[in-house]
Amino acid sequence: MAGFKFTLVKADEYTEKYMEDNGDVFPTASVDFLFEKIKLGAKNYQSLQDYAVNLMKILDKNNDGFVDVSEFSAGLRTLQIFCSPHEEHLLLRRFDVNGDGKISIEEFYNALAASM
Ligand SMILES: [Ca+2]
Ligand SMILES: [Ca+2]
Repeated sequence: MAGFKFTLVKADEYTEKYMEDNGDVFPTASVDFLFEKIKLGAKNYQSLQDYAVNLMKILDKNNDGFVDVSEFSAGLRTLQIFCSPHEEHLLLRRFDVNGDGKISIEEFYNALAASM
């Protein structure tokens, strides 16, 4: 069982490395992949709303109700999601529906809910 788990982790790392190395070739695919990783975290919560609230708690360091670019970038690493600045930017834009460069809790929730 332990061996099986190890294999999966290795494969995942390989996929991430591949996506990273080929980010310019497959930007959309790699952002989809990162988005899926964020979505996976919702499994540990009772509802998507709970998850969105928790994401904000983790990411919104200065408690202004928005996650800006630097908070997002630092927060992804906290969530063990590693990506290039280019991918971070694409990922942020995916959540940032109104284009103000920051993510609100509604934007988090709506983006996650829309993809379910
Ligand atoms: Ca903030
Ligand atoms: Ca926004």
